[in-house]
Amino acid sequence: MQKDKFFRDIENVKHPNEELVKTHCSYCGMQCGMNLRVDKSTNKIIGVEPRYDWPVTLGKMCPKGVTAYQQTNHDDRILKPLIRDDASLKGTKEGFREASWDEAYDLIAKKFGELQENYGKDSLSVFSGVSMTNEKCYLTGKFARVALGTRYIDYNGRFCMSSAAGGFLRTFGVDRGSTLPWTDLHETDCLFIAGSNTAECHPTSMFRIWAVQERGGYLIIADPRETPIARRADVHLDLRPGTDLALANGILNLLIQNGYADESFVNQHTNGFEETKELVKDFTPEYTSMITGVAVEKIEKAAEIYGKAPNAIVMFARGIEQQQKGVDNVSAYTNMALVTGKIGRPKAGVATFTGQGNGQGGREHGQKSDLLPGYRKITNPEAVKAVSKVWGIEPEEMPKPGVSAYEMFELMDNKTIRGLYLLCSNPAVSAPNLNFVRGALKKLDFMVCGDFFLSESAEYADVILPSVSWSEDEGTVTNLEGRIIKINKAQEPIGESKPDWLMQVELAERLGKGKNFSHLKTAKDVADEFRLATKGGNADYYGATWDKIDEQDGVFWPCKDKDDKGTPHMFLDKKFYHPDGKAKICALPYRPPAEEPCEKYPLRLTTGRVVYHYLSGNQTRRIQFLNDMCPDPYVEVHPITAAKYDIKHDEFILLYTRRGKANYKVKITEAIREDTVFVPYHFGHDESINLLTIAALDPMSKMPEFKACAAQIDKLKSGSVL
Ligand SMILES: Nc1nc2c(c(=O)[nH]1)N[C@H]1C(S)=C(S)[C@@H](COP(=O)(O)OP(=O)(O)OC[C@H]3O[C@@H](n4cnc5c(=O)[nH]c(N)nc54)[C@H](O)[C@@H]3O)O[C@H]1N2
Ligand SMILES: Nc1nc2c(c(=O)[nH]1)N[C@H]1C(S)=C(S)[C@@H](COP(=O)(O)OP(=O)(O)OC[C@H]3O[C@@H](n4cnc5c(=O)[nH]c(N)nc54)[C@H](O)[C@@H]3O)O[C@H]1N2
Ligand code: SF4
Ligand SMILES: [Mo]
Repeated sequence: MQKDKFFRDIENVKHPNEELVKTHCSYCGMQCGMNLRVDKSTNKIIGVEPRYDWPVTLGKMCPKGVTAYQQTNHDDRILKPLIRDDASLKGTKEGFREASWDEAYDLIAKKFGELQENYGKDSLSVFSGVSMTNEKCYLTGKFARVALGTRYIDYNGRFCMSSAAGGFLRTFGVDRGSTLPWTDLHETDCLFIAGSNTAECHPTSMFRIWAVQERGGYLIIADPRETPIARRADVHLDLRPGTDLALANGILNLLIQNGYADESFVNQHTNGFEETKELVKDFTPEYTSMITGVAVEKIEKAAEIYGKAPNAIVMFARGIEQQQKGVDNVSAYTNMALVTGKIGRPKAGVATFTGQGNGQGGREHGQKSDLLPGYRKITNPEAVKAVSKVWGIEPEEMPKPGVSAYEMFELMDNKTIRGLYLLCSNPAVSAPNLNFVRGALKKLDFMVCGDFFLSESAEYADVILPSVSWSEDEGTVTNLEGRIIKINKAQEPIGESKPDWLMQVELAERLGKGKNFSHLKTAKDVADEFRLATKGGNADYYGATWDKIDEQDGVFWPCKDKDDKGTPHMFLDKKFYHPDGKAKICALPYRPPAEEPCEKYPLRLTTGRVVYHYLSGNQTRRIQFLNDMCPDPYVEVHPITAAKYDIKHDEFILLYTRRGKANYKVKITEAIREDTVFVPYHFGHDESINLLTIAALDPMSKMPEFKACAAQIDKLKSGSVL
């Protein structure tokens, strides 16, 4: 693809007082290439410029990326450990005092020790996130199992990538979010994208997506809303939220009926075809249309375009995954690629838009309740043996599997879990059914929170540990392609903040586990141990050294040893990771969302993102430009629905579900279905839409159904805002 001239000129501008540090954005899975500009006289970060030579994003960045550097020296940074002595102030910002690291560590070691003595090892828990490097994610898993010795660790990827992971594991036997590199996208003939607001959430993919249409290829979008990408689609499948399984089955049926199945591929490389063919027969275009609300002609056109395309890529994101049948949705859309044989070669395949910066790597190396590094099951004795050896423990000492993220809050509520070490996540905004979750956090006997900005969740903590931002440490992350890349340090940590891995090493020493941690003196030491711990797993990073990452513009896993260059394309040999080498085509009966609209709650509520904010908003709400662009949440309502409720644009209304209520400003737009309303979830306290969402969990992935529940609107009498 043509390099962008504008960015080439920028690259040539040299400022004599500046050093440029090559790195990647702190936010989403695109991991756009950037240079941080460092003032040599102060050694402080003063700005950013895009890296046009980064092959994935070629100099493109979004509004969050160009302002990300403003986090580093932000006035709100926490500079010293904070302790709260008065537990009655929990749930507020009040009552914290500054403390030394020694005092904070001593208090944590004492309180954690007491809880474990009184209530057992498993009375403690760790809840983490994947805005951290692979090395930090890895060490967090080891810290939970070795330093705390608890089974209860899980992470925010349960709310993000776990359904994609479950679907891929079932279908392919391996979970790498993309079967091919992003540099293939613009060369395919058809992109079928379901439940992704790509232009706002992975904006720097868009130049490749538009290029498909510019080359005469096709774009099919399945989304209840007319998002920016849906507006220019060749077919917009504007389905009711929560009905993807019917849509995918309906399209698969047409692909089979109209002769687009690749019989030789199906016979040689898959299982499950006949059963699936039988099941989807019922999903005639008319029946599919009845369930999904999508016009018959659109369903037919989508199947024809995908079927005829020589190469096609099926892509999806949280729109289909954050459902109580998210895993089934992933497998059902993946069926399209397997039945037509459009996989296992360049320019054809399946990809999910991985969400967080390290959403891929962070789910592979032991932060999930049942996984050990290298994507190995904690229930597999061989894996336990291998990892125990690296960790310096006996296999019998390895804790058993724990429970998923939301289920940990249930255990906090019933006092099975009494202590929490939360880091890199803000569940008091981002978890579903928040009245319950916030209540559970309040019940904890002792809570520690690692963050660099005081989050809504930190308000429940007894001790806050100041971590560094991404620009003050080094390590690797794995982007949405499965490409391991390097984050570089541009500035020394400000104040007394420390990288999370260092806090864990120092805390482990206080907890009497120095022998398993004290040898880790630098991020590189953690990296070397981490690579070794993944050796032999499906997600084998052993050969992905920092030098190789630099030389090759990243390394795609698996990468087994020194001479292995990595694996940009998966399944080129048509070998899938199940023991018989075949992929699984899945027969999946339709089931409706956990909560269907009814007389009292006649609307469907769906939730998601806007381009200006990131996740719980704890980072982006502090960046002035982003906050100016989107200062408040709102509810999108169709004009016909607005007329029915007699509500006007910009008017405050009450939105409520069986679980909670909140006031939102109305944004009237024809871009949403009449039966659906949408609210972005980046806002805290009374503005959190998660006060209303439902914690119906997918049985396999334990993903909550953020994307569909039943809701109602009340017009407010003047002056009656909550
Ligand atoms: N600006 C921005 N970018 C981000 C993030 C951010 O917070 N802000 N977060 C990052 C992370 S962690 C993630 S996980 C990704 C998320 O990226 P996306 O999944 O693209 O974002 P969402 O807005 O959650 O949802 C995507 C779309 O799903 C649609 N949708 C809702 N219900 C359904 C349904 O039932 N079926 C279908 N087919 N579609 C449905 C919504 O209308 C929405 O347009 O973005 C990443 N990038
Ligand atoms: N209603 C609704 N809810 C959702 C979703 C939705 O679509 N709808 N999407 C879900 C999804 S996909 C996701 S990914 C989750 C995300 O939800 P969260 O896990 O809450 O994500 P963040 O807001 O990124 O929280 C990260 C926190 O850690 C801090 N942080 C960042 N980097 C570091 C670090 O290196 N170390 C430490 N110690 N702290 C750090 C940040 O300041 C921030 O406070 O939300 C989920 N919740
Ligand atoms: S697209 Fe994602 S990685 Fe790129 S600049 Fe924006 S937030 Fe950062
Ligand atoms: Mo996410």
